[in-house]
Amino acid sequence: MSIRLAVIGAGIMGADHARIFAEDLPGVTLQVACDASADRAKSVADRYGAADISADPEAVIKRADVDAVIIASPDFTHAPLSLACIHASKPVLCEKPLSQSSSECLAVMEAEEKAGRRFVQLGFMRRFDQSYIEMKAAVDDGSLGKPLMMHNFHRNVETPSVDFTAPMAITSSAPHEFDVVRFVLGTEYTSISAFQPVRTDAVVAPVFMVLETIGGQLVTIEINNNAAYGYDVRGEVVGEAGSVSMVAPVHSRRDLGLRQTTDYAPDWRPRYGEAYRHQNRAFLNFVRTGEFPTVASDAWDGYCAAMVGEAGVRALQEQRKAPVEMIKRPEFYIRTK
Ligand code: ISE
Repeated sequence: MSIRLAVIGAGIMGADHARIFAEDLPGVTLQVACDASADRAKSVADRYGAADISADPEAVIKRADVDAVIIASPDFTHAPLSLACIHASKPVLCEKPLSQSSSECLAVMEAEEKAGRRFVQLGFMRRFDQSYIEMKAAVDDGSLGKPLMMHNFHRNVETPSVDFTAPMAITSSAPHEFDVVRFVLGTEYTSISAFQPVRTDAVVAPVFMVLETIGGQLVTIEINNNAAYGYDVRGEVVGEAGSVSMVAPVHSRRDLGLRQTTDYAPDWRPRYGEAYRHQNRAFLNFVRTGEFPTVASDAWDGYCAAMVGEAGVRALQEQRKAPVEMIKRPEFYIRTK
């Protein structure tokens, strides 16, 4: 039986999820495209074959002809709509972040615990990216020796809107790194510091963070939302015996006029195309079997990212190292596989 999906939010990511399900993954019917803008919803519905459009996400989630939900609406809607999915007993692939507020994440966790199962798969797609998978394997098999540091660069061409602020670099962009570093190193953070250089213009300057982990490792994260030249993500794990660096996929190189050049994509979709496909395939399997995907992020991971983000904003605003004080991982969220 085909899985009947609703996509809530028909912006960049909603449209991309609809495309991936329609073009790359068999066994799915796009049932509804939902967006506050009827034009945007209609454009996604027309392009990817959704039977219906709507502007009412809560009603869409309750529909009997919808088996599972993709949430790609604005960040502040993620937690309330995830809660609505849990109450309707519908598995949901929710774009990151689950929330920028740790207490909202806790409310989602409580609802899942009460329901007795997980419904929310979080869209931290980098866990499905081959570079991070290989870094994690090198950490897990012990070949690097003790991992000492992980360096991360995350650069966008420009901010998505002019009112994007430095705290948003921490609560909206950096959660990718907060999450994937926990995944690769298999640890939690104890503190975060955050710094900013001064730009000559009015756009938001890079935010540079240094985090410490329980095992005494150092993690550096540069978020540069106005890097201008291209979408560029880099990473390196440095261990006592060696290091593993990410090599971003490049499909061709030009040698011309005494120069060697390769291209950057303008945004993250080409860089993480494979990861999104793997993530969305894992979600379909979750919907079919009820088995939560082994590597995917869940509501607990969303809570952890939000807690680090809150501490990061405090560290930046108060210009001092902030402790990351998380609750103990509830039994319910301890994974056996
Ligand atoms: C953007 O907000 C995202 O969500 C993407 O996943 C990320 O890769 C990109 O750099 C962010 O700006």
